Amino acid sequence: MAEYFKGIDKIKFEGENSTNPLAFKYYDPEKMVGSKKMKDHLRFSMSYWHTMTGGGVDPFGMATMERPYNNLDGMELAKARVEAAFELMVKLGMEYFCFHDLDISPEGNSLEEKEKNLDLIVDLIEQKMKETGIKLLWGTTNGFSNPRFVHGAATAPNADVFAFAAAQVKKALEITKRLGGENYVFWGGREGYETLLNTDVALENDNFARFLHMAKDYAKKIGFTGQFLIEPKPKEPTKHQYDFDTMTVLGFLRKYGLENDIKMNIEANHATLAGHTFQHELLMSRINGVLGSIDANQGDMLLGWDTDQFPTNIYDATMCMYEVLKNGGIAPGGLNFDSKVRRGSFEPDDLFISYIVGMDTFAKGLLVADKLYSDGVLEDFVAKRYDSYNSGIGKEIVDGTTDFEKLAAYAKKNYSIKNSSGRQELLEGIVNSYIYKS
Ligand code: XLS
Ligand code: NI
Ligand code: NI
Repeated sequence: MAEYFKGIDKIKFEGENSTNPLAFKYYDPEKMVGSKKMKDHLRFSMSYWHTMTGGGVDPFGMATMERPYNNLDGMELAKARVEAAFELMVKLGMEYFCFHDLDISPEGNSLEEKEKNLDLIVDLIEQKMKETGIKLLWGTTNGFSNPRFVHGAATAPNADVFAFAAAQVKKALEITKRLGGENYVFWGGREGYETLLNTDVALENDNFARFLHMAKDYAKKIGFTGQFLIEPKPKEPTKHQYDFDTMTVLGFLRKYGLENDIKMNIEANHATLAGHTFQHELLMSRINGVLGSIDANQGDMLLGWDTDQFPTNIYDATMCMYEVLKNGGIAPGGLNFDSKVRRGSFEPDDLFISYIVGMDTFAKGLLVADKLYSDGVLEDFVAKRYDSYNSGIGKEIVDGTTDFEKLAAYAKKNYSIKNSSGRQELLEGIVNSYIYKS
């Protein structure tokens, strides 16, 4: 079998003093962190779309990526990409991957042809999964690239589009089940609007919920037991995406009785587009019991769009892993690198270097977070800050044994109030010192 990434061997852990760009400095998969192996905390996954099919196009320029399969097309290209994808994952020691239906095979000229192409490539993927032990973290569909989805898929104004989207998701669910996928993701794609002047928002939202209910029913029918995820995003490609952020999605799910069936796939760059930090979105999901999986990338704070960069920010990675630890882990979800190399980083080894840097960033983040969490510095500070709710009037508030009249009488007797400093800078300094020394 052809080797696609020649000259790159299996990436090894060499430790933090290594200067080899093709070695891990922090990601030591078998190392125990607390009670679990590092790899089982992180559950790293490759994104098929950015990694295997992304060409580096931008609105001003065409593809730049030099790839060893660029000379192929059609089904030959699709097959070569599968081989190359598994070679890359094996070399990186990456145990999971994620894909959209359209990433893996050509669409063809009919739904029948599309499904036939998919089946052929899925045969190959299944064989590769058996050979390597690599697993499918999640499957999804592309309901946004083809012009038929110009006005959306499940929220399209045209019922024929809704039906087509349903056919796609039906097939993608079957494939995800066949490959033992642990999750199935709904990212909105073009589920949103450009202008309210032409949009029936109420019908579009009702239809979106109808679509999700049908997906859930079909999953049950075929025995797919994986976790369903929605990936919030506030904008892009539409001006307003309905799945704005965690709390918006939760409100939607609760309205339509889907809150026990669907969790969140939180993406770092989508959180920042919504005006939140990555940690905010993870925390909102965690405290509501819906933290399902993570798209581990990062945006550029100076740009207003989804740049999907490989994560290098140690502070964000640390606070992400802090939330994951507080959540008791991320399984059956994982950390999917929904990240693409920059357009200028077009050589094949840039792919490896980028994954290594991303994996190292999260491995180091895990080590810092584990220390920070087990030492309990932040936890102790926060517990003390809210101590007034553990006794007296505070406990009565929490227990629901007081009311406005009793509280007003209490307040009159306790007119002079003493507050304590929030000590933000102290705490930021503590987090920094854990990053420096862990
Ligand atoms: C796009 C999304 C997409 C999903 C999968 O912004 O992040 O890549 O993860 O459809
Ligand atoms: Ni994104
Ligand atoms: Ni994503």
